Amino acid sequence: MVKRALLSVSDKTGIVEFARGLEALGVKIISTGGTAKILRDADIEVTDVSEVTGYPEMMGGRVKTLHPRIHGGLLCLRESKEQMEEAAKEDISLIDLIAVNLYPFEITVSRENVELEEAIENIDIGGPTLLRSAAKNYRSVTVLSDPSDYGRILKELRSSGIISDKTRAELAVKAFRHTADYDAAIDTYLSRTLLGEEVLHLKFADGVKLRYGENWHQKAYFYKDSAIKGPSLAKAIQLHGKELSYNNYVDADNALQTVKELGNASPAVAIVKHNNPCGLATGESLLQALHSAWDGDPISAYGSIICTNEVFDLEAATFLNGKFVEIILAPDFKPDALEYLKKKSENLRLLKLPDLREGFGAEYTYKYVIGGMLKQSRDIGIYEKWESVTEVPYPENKRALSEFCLKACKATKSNAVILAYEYEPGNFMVLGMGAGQPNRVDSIRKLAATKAVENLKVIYEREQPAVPFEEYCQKIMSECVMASDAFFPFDDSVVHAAENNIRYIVSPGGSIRDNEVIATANRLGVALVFTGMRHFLH
Ligand code: 93A
Repeated sequence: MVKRALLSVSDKTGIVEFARGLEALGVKIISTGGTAKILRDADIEVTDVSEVTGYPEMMGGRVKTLHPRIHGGLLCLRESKEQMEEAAKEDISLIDLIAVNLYPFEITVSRENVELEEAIENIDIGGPTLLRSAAKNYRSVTVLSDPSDYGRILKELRSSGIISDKTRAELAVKAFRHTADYDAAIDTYLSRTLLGEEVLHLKFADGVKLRYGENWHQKAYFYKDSAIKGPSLAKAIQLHGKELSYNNYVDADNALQTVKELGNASPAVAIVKHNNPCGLATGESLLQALHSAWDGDPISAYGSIICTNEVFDLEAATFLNGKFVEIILAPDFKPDALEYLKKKSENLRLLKLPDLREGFGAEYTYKYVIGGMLKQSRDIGIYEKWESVTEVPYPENKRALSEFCLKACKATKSNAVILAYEYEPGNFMVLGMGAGQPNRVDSIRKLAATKAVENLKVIYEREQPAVPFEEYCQKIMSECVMASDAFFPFDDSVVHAAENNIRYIVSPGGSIRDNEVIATANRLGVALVFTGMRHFLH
């Protein structure tokens, strides 16, 4: 039974409606100054906390609810005869429900040039104490720390006359989490301001246990970052298939980040394996983008993760007939496509991410190393300058392809080298990628160029153009752009590129041997552009 409630809120959203609902259920309301005032203005009967405690709110409002008549009323164990007698003897009336939200500390300190004094005044002491007292005694007391819970509580009270054990437990955990986050924000600010020290508190919750980690013998969990704005795996809705594995999360995140690089202007598809996009393309239609991304590495695409910025349609679904993929991540699925894909495999995970086309909200990325956490701002942008450095000027009509190529390069593990091709005007595909090599030359010679030739062979055999393969291959390679995620330390990369008939190269530049690299490009008739922006990814 809820007989008596204490309402003390800084964010007054919904409080009048909530109080009115409680009043209609016969609940007596006690409240602090500002909250009491708006309730009275709405003709709701309220008892002031100061009347309950017998003390005025004092110390400029710093001491309002910190009193045994309040905390005794919350903490008293109802099942303890002694404590109930003690309460009666001290004239302490029980409080069965509280709605409290705290002084807006985080908002205050997020403002530029906030004074320390103002920040300190926004450290709520009484509010967290109320939340913690009520949450500790959750078996008897309902604790609301978030206005979005008012509605469900009124509904529960109206329908059953009580708040269930499950709801009270849930709300108590929520309240403790809230005060923990609140204290973390205070620690972060005061450590920086008073001591000049950086501390890091990360808020991750709603953890789910995964079947295993990267390998079967490893334990694993996924914790959500629910505060993140924009698209994220935390918000993905699973429509079908087996639960996601640890590796699925890693790869789906890479696929999502890669597709986001390409924007929403045209349908784009990323195909990811082992945390690298092995296929990436744009197209006139989703089918065309998917087909071209698949052509970027049909062997690696087996067991891959596909992400697109387009609603997944039946045409694209049908293309996947006979092809094994682990996950499809899309803003949505057309009903016939969904039906088709569900029949395709019981295990295929279909993830809908409605805000996939929205901007990313994540500002920082984190990486745990044994003994510490690395934090860095996200790698945003593709180049700082566009400086053609060779005698053969870098043609402007290769700019869009080069940008696509750089975006693919950004999403690929270092040392990354990408060969990209404009397969029809305005539509691009990765033709060969070299990823994760400890030296750049191998990424070009042994991987990107070799894979491009292999992929072209498959396309050639399918399309059977009326020219010999060698000629077909040389022509396409001569139209490709090659992007490198970091500068060339020696000129050998340019030599190997030219050996493969590559004529256009994008690199950040900045090596002490840039002059040698440029001279070699000039000698070999290669056009080279320096971007000034490195994109290592590890
Ligand atoms: O200044 S406090 O730390 N001291 C208190 O005793 C106290 N009791 C409640 N802040 C206190 N509160 C907070 O006052 C609540 O957490 C809430 O944020 C705010 C509501 O004040 P009012 O009803 O006057 O607007």
